[in-house]
Amino acid sequence: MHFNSAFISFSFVTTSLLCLATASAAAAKVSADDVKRVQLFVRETPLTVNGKTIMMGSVVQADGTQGYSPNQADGMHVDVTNQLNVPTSIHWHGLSLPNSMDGVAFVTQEPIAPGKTFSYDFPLKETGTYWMHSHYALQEQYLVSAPMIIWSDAERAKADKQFVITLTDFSFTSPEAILQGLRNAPAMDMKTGSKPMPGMKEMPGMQGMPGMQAMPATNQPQVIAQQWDEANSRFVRTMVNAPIANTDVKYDALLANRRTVDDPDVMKVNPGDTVLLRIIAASCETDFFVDTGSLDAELLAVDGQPIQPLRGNFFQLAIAQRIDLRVTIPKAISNTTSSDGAVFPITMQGEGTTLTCGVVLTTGSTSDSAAKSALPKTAAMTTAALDNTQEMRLRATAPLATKKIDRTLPAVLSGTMDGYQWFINGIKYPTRDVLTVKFGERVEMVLTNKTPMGHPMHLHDGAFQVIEIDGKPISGAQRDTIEVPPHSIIKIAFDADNPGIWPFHCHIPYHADSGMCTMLKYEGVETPHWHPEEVSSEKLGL
Ligand SMILES: [Cu+2]
Repeated sequence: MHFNSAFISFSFVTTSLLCLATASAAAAKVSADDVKRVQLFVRETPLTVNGKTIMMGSVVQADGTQGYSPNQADGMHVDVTNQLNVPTSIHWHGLSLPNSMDGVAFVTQEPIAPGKTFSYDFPLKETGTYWMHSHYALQEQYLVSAPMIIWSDAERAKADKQFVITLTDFSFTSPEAILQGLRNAPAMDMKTGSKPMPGMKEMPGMQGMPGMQAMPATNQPQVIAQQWDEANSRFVRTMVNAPIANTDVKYDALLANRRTVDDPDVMKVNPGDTVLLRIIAASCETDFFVDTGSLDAELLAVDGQPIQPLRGNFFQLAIAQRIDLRVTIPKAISNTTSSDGAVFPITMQGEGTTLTCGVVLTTGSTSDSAAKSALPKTAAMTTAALDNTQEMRLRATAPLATKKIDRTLPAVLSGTMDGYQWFINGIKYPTRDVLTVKFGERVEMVLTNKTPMGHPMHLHDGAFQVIEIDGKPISGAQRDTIEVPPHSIIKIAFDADNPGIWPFHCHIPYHADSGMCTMLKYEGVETPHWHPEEVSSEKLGL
């Protein structure tokens, strides 16, 4: 057994000695024979998109199952073997765990070399919809990511049937070439990725684009957006005259469970079933609008954390976030497409594009081809940017206890298309000039987006609570990734109760690897694995 070499070698200094002792005790416990160990392999797997088959990354068990979904009570005991010919590391997105188990290359561990195995052992505090992904270079875009549902009796009882839907974005262009292209296009139009946009280079912080904002609404294109239908208390799809969302990578396809819109997953259900859809945005540069069509859905959880349920058929899902949607299949079905059954397409449209992907729920003996043809292959129009419509209405079922704020940390998000550089508080990672907290503090972070692009900001080590959106205080969702829409200001809060060096970054890898990343470092904590300079693009060959 080689499970805890990293555990032991990780050393806190001064204030964290107690924590180290606890970690060692926990490590000793997991050596018991009754521990269920699982082997996970990071390897290339064939993927067929638009008729072409290429090799992409994956995280699979020995039998080819994507990812791993443990019982909470069993804890996490996995040996990750790297079968790629490049280094990797695997991060357990959204989980609160010992810092040495966080899976971040050059921060909490050394990369896993080709052919080597790294063992991750930690108790599971959470249940629900999580995921795992590489935290090395741009490997998420190679699809080195997979679902991780953490089961308990309560999670199993949420519906008659449950399905996981993992969303990714796909390009035949390599991630390295995409990033090079972004860096070499100094005045790139953020909408098309190609047209020059005069004045962009003269706008450090990208606070500009005044032309877009000054344009009268009537001259703006009609785009899809989400709306709260006050009369019926539900989220719905709407059309508005608004700017098309800014995205800077144009993809060849969007995938749901690694399948294109032409060949979607077909999921069998029965009339009257409750069905829980656990939807994971494992995409790199694509936020989603999720359309449940004729099925009314209850939004039960975001990022694995329960919220006070909200209804609707149109939801927002930013990069790296998850939503749990529960739908009920009607008992008497009227929309039959054949004499035997009914089809219910669940459609995901990418933000700022007409590309879609999805799955189809079917009853009876509907043929797979009939079911597949029910999914719209493309959207009629593109979309606005994700906004705060949904986030503003989310309420945690278990908010943070009331406590005074001990420390306020600013996180100003800015960037420039000149060389494609992105910043937090004007600083570009790699740096050792990071955010610091003290153990025991209640911390508030103020996320200010100075750019015309949304940034899905992820803080490692479990959930934080959203406490204010654009000046309006709320007892918002507990979550691990918050979309900060263009020019928005969002406050989050958490208790600093788990010493370590925890990444805080935009979950768009092209932004994080171009500087929009920092660390939340507990005072007095060091790890021998934190080598910020090793993350530079040159060293990683990007
Ligand atoms: Cu970003």
